[in-house]
Amino acid sequence: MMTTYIIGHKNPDTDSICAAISYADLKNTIVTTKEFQPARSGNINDETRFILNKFNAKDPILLDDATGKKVILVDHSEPKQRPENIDKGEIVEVIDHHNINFQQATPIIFHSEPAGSTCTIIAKMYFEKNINIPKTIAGLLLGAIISDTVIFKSPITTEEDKEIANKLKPIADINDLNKFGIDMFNAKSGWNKKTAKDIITTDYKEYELGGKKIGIAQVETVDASELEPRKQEFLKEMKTIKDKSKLDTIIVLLTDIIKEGCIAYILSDCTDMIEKTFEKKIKYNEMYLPGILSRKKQIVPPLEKALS
Ligand SMILES: [Mn+2]
Repeated sequence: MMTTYIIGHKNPDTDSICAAISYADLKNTIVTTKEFQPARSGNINDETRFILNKFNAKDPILLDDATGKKVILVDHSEPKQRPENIDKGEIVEVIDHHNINFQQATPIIFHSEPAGSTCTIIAKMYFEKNINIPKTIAGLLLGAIISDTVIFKSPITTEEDKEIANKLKPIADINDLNKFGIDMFNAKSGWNKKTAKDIITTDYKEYELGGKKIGIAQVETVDASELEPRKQEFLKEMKTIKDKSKLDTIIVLLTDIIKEGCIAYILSDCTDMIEKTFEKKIKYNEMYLPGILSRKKQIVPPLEKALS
């Protein structure tokens, strides 16, 4: 039996890692041949490490070359975020909650829902199919929902995310979701011990929007002002990435989950378009965006609209 790898996006976040592990568990429960292997396209970040340790889960294996492999994509479909050499492998299924950027000559299962996290969709499958959720898996699913929805504060949050999270709570043996969330985000803080490059690349995604190449990093903090003294270091690193990846624009979002807004550092060849899109002036490569917590819902769609 040929192994099918289940894998999230490059620079994996908690949702990508937990979706890969839990969907492999679900598939291996349904399909008795147990041919499904959770995988990852990069290093595990501190927040995800906290979740994996808390619920005693094993790391997905590192898959850095998809040549000749059968693959299920979770938590992305965007070509730039897929594993290396996926064009020499085969995508057999997609489960995602992002923008759809997908084209393939053969039909596949493509499961897209506007949920707050991929793990919401996967948890729903367990409940719909009446399959027992092991405690470890319930913990991973819950962690990913709380992470992607920023403890339900992000505008991507749906009623279903909250319902599913409440059903997972007793199975994962978690009493207080808010405390669980803050502990998780605190595990990720300590940014100041890291280099600007490490901070930017922790949650960095590239997009092709209307023919423009745009890189956007999201840095979630419990206090964004902590990183502000390091602005020049960020801009220097952003310039390096922009040149190397031949980007039209690079944006680093320092998201403050307590103040519920973000400081955006911007290097762009199309500043007019950016200023028009967010109705703000860029001053010294910076703008403040109050109320913005979601790259997916509040940054990418307006840029895509402006560039189409
Ligand atoms: Mn996600």
